[in-house]
Amino acid sequence: MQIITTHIGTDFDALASVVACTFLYPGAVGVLPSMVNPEVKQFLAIHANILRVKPRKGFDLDDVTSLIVVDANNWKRLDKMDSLSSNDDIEVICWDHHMEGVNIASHVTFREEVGAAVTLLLEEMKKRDIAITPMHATLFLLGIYSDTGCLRYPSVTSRDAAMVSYLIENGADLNVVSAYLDDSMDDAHTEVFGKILEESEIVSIGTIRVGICALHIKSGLTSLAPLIEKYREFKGVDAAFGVFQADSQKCMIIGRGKPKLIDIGHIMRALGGGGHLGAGSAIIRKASPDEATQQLKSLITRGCHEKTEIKTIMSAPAKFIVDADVTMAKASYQLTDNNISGLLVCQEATLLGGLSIQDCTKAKKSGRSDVPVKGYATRKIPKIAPTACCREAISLMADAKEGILAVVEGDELVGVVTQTDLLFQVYDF
Ligand SMILES: [Mn+2]
Repeated sequence: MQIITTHIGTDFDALASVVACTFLYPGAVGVLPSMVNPEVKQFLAIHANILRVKPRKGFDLDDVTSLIVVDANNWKRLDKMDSLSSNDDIEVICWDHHMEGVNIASHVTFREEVGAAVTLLLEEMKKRDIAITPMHATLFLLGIYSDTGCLRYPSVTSRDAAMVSYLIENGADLNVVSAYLDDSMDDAHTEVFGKILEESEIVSIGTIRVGICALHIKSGLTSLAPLIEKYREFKGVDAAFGVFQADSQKCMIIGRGKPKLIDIGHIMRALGGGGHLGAGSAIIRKASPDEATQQLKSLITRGCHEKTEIKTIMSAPAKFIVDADVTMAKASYQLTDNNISGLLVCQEATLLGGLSIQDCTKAKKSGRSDVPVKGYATRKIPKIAPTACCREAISLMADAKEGILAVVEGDELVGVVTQTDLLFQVYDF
């Protein structure tokens, strides 16, 4: 017998992926973990019978010869499948979008970095021309939307968006989708959100701002991740972490952040959990919220990966330097020839200041194009150290009318940073 399963704490992407697999592998049975997310539970309350899925509880694994794992890559994330992991005769097939933390050795693997796992399965269904009912299209759309924040998360690829379009074409019901993705808060969550706002602290690690809160919560309260995401947006911090303790001796840690600044998944894996660049969670056993918070903080400090130092991206100063005795007219040619907006004025090796294209225009208008540039050089050229990071450079650049920063080590000019240098850091060209 062939079965399909997914991770515990089953979300819509996981459920949608299991159901999509029942189309791709006729005869295979979906086996759902006992612990599914509350929204998924609500969905299953009226849809379970028309989906080819069974609960893990009471399901006998004895006849299983082939296992398809979707939206998961680690045995620990599955619901009691250990007996299969140690059996070499069982064929294992994986469909997943988690690139890190793999410990399931599969015979056939479809693992690609897309926003939702179900996107991979939908592409295959589309290729094979498998018909989709509007009800199934609705579930698949819930899968993509819930894993991508309705196509807002940076993990989204154009492939996810193409499948959204395909599902809408196939009759996905957007009203039903909205009803299940409704993120309004009930009283219990409103109370926790209030506490998060009140009790959180914002720490600066380098130039990165991180919000952290440690809270005791009522046991049984789930769906805390959206609160952390809301808190992050609300406070405008780069990353947010919640450390929640219910009754027992364990802490649930949830993190959300901007993927270019902090690798949340990396931090959570170090804590024994999992996740992506921008989102993840972990459970720390035998720790008080304070201990867990300390552990988390030291990992965040190491995990902030804005390591790009100015010296690795700066330009050599040559074409941006003008000698103090050169005339304004000549400096103006140098600017237009190189298509740049500013120059560093130097007297031999000493940096005197900066000269902008506006200075040249001013000189020309007042008939002073033949005066030396030192008469126009502004002393306040912004300077930055070679070991500084790009974010510091970006904030300095906002006030640099020359459009360049002088990179100095002590008194020595070692390079310049242009707006283009910084653009390349902000975008992944
Ligand atoms: Mn997923």
